[in-house]
Amino acid sequence: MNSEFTPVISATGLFTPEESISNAELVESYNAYADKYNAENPDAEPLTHSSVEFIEKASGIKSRHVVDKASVLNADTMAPRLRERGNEEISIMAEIGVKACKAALEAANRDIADVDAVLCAASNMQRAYPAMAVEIQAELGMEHGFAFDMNVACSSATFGIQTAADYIRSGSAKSVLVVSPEITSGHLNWRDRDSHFIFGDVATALLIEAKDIAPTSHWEILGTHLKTQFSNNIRNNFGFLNRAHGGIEQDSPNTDKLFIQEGRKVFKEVVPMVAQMIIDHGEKLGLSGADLRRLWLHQANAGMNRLIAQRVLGHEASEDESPTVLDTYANTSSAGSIIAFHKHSADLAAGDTGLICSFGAGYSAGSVFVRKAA
Ligand code: CO8
Repeated sequence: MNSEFTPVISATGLFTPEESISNAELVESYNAYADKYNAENPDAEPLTHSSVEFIEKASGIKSRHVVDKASVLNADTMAPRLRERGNEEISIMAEIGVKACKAALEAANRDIADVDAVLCAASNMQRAYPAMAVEIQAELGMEHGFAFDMNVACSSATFGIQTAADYIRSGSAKSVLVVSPEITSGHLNWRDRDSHFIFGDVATALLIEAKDIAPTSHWEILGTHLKTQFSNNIRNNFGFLNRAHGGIEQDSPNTDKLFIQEGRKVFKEVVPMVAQMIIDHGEKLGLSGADLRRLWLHQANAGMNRLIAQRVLGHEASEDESPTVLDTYANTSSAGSIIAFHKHSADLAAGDTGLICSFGAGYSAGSVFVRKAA
């Protein structure tokens, strides 16, 4: 294909919140809440303690970064408490998104004047409007082009990559930022023992460009594939019509206006669906597991990644073949596979082929095969 219309990843950027919560700190806080709840509700079904051993064994997660550690751990709040910012101030999600974008622009040595579009691809939006993407566009000093928000839960970033790649393929843009600010701590029910350990906060950015303007060191996008299949097993019923339905029960221990899931069912259904999607997409591109130097998989559960990588590669993957970041980041929704790619791609050689893959709520899944150019 003409290099004018060939999409590549020119650079990535990452913003990691400074504060981090270990499993021990998290479990201590949850258990204090459970003890308090049990003492105050002697007639209710007692809440059972959480455990560090379970969390690590079931998920592979050891710690997670968050934007407000103190309020998440405080047994009386157990949620981030962020000052509501005025309309003249940048919103927190745009702020962390801008940090990731600036890191990506700097890595590519790209002037913002040469960027045509900003896609904010994330699983939760700061507000209904104006779009975070437009706020990020303004904060970056971009006086031209366009920006919009898109939400496909955990697969938002890979759906964003395909959208940006299609703009390059069609010639409607030459340079597109795909930014994923994920403050998942805001929609995680820290009082739910089954899921209180799952998520963390972060922001990532990808600069997707036409090969003819890309820096020498870049990753060619060989092919993108997206898939959705309706499932009730991961839900978040928070939305603007909650008010019309009669209230938002943010503080109830099992509210469905926060993240809820049937984790076992998700595990069982998503592993074969995603492994097959990768194999089928690879076949269409003439690629098999043996051709893949590295997999940058969605970071939700270490066991899921072990099984998917094994089916795709045909053997148990080493940490080098399928690197983990969820041990210190937990599940950061759409950002997970991008963090893995950002942190674990510089050592690969020109000609090496790899796969970025996301999967999650919807269900939704996306695969992006890439090859290092230089
Ligand atoms: N401590 C101790 N024990 C526990 C705990 C705990 N915290 N939680 C559960 N247990 C117990 C259970 O009570 C159960 O006990 P028993 O056997 O006596 O009934 C036992 O442990 C086993 O429980 P589970 O069957 O639930 O445990 P699993 O082994 O299945 O592990 C996992 C649970 C880790 C959740 C696992 O099922 C998993 O990871 N599944 C995949 C989940 C996944 O990939 N989800 C993706 C969703 S993310 C997404 O799409 C993004 C959406 C947007 C996010 C933004 C908002 C936050």
